[in-house]
Amino acid sequence: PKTIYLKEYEAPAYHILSTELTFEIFEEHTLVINRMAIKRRGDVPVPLLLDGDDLELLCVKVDDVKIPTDAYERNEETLTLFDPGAEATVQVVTKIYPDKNTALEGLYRSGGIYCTQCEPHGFRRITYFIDRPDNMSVFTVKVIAEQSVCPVLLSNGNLEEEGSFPDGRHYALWKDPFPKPSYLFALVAGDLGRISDNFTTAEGNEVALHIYVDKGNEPRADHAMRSLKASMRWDEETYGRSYDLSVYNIVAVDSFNMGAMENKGLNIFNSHYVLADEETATDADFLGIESVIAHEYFHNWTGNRITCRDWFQLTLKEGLTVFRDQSFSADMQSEVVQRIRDVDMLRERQFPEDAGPTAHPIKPEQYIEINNFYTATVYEKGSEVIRMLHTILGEKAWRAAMDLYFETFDGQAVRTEDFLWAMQQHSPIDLAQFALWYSQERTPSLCAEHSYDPASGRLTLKLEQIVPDAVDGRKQQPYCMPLRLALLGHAGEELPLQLEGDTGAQPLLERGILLITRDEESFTFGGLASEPALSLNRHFGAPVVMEYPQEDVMNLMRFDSDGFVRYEAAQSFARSTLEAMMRGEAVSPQFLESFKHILEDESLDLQFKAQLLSLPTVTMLMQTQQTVDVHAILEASDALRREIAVACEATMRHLYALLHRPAHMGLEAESIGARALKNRLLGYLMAQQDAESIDSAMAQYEESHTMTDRLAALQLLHHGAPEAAEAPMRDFYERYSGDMLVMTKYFSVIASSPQPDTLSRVRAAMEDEVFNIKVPNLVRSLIGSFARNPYHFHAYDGSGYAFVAEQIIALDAINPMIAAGLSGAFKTYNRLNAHSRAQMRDALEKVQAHRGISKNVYEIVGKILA
Ligand code: B3K
Ligand code: ZN
Repeated sequence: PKTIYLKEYEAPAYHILSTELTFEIFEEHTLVINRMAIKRRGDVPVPLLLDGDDLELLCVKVDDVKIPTDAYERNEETLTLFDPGAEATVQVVTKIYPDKNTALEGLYRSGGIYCTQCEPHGFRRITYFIDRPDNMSVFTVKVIAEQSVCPVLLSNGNLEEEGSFPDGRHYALWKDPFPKPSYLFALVAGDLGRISDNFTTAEGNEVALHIYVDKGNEPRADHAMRSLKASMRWDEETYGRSYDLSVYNIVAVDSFNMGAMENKGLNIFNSHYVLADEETATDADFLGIESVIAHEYFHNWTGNRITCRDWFQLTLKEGLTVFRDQSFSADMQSEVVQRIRDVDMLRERQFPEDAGPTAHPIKPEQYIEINNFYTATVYEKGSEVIRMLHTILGEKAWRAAMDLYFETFDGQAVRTEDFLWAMQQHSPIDLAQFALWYSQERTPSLCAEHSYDPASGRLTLKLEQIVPDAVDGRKQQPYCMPLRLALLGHAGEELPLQLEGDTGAQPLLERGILLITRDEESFTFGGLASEPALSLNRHFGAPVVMEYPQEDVMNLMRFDSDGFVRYEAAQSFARSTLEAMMRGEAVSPQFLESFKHILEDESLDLQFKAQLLSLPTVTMLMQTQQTVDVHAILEASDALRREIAVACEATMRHLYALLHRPAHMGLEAESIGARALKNRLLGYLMAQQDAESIDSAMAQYEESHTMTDRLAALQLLHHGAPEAAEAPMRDFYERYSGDMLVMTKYFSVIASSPQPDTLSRVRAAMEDEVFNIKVPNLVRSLIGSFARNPYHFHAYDGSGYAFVAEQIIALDAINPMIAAGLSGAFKTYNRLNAHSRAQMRDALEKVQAHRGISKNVYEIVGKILA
């Protein structure tokens, strides 16, 4: 497979000004008639290169005349017309087979519904085209199909015309007035139900809103609709950006490779991110819907109106849009709770990626398969980089810079440099060094040390920035980053920051922010009557690993006015406690005491309290180990959970009973918080595996009215008391086996269990009639959850690795994107002990040696084994 480089970018020789597509949908195949008005950029005749993948070509015409076969050439990936002229109409007709398309890219069928996924290279599986984002074209789309099979016919933009033919077929004609790249093209045809609403924009334009779902599921789309309207309002209020077409359609399908897709005016969603009611969806599902609906909506400006010049610029739209959806969720929910969730996710998924063999900058410079770069780095770290810019500029200048970005680049396909140019116009600092965040990889650490001199009332803070080498061994430069901090007095009050001496320009100090630019920095603060506590990296303002002395953690955990730092202190105290336990030490009584202190604090928001009472995950703990010892981590974590339960049992039972009330229904923060905390407590209590806790879990399973409570009880029972869990597991299956989305939860419960028979249960579940390897949600819930199950993926006998490798091979023949996603489970390879490494290598070599392996899997496995 060939590597593509950013530095080799060249603008296309032709531009497709407008595109007229006709889709004739038949039961066995679909005909695509594609008329393109092309225009050459230069004066000299050059060939026109059109991308195509897996297409049957029926006809090529130039200006309505069939051209001889020696006027063009075709290979696996392209159709080349040697000299179509400076301006012409090129028509190609292709035949495609949506029912056979299991890769779910291009036009495919999901549960009878025809739908498309074109980003990044799906369009070329529909027709020949200049399938790259710098080719923006105006699309007109006619869809023709059997009325009884496909009463609903949708594409981008506005509906211009509909009509029917005497033979039972009908058509719809859609026109999208906004020029767009082919990756934003979409088509849907099928028999769907829908809910509708409307929205009046700030300018007074009426927008019809429709959400299409499988018939019968209409009532489950209400939350998605509410979220859509809230997003539309929020983008007007926060960024002054309104919607620009008269209709906004969302379609939910069951088979989808990722969460959703922002096609202009016609978003296509994984049904997981649309359908929800209390009976079948958890609180996390509801929040996920709110944020993904918002994310796709926000793309209309950051992604669609202003798009990417090439795929190396992906973070231009993704990092920025994630930042926008995170800000939206923070405004809808609680800011600190949301921040903790976002940081947890970054550290759980992006930090390991950045530390492993597939690490890459948020703006990669090369790829074999671009689909492998829709990563936590491009998205989540990309969002952190945007957040730092937001911090550096401050709210007002940020908005001015965003306005400038929108005004300057609307309707264009641009680069991250263009975005940074707009930021620079309103930035208080030169952003040249900051731009390194776009080109360097791996997570830097910031080590803090401080000393206090009581005689002079001064505190000196020394910071060392450690920037790891790149994957290929290249040295990397120190970053420019904002570090938000506070000095706290005895009661937790924030003391004034009086910086002394020559510490370089500190233009952000007024806002409590230090600008770090060198690998070593020293700051002296004066005017301190007594030794303050240091509260560092408040809000988690820079994506770094912060290392600081442990002496203040107990205080910070109790009274820091920055909620994130409180959480961080609690996590850090738990981590050092667990590390001590792994060295054979007993649980620190101070830790238990601090834990109790939080448990008993009645002033805390319940969701925040549930977060403060959580322990670091296995993935988090693995990050600080030199050579990973998963089993030691698991043993220590289980032991700490039991010790906490023993030490806090009475309080926990009391609080659990208070929170386990039917009054706590509904989706207000209070109820979500009550459920989160209650289930956190039940988790600790169940660690004892005693009859009383098992009874509570059984009762909760039976009495619950929400999926959140029912699923939490089921999981704790199945993982901790499998015999007692048998009846509820059967009950759950019987209730929900007809509901694919709920069954994904059932499969994850099975696949994430620590119980010894987990692998055989997973194999058995794969044989269940509900399981279907062609549906990505099911694969992720069963095989994906197993690959993330530290107990069994890393089984000593190597059976976990072998199983996952076997599934990668099987899946690769069906859906390479999903297979490549699963290969990511092996990223820890380099950091395991020799025994596990040898077993992983065996498994991965089998994958690598498999004939016909996709370039998706080839690229990932190759990097891991390199
Ligand atoms: N832009 C799409 C992701 C496309 C992934 C292609 N493998 C969804 C999103 O980020 O909003
Ligand atoms: Zn996105």
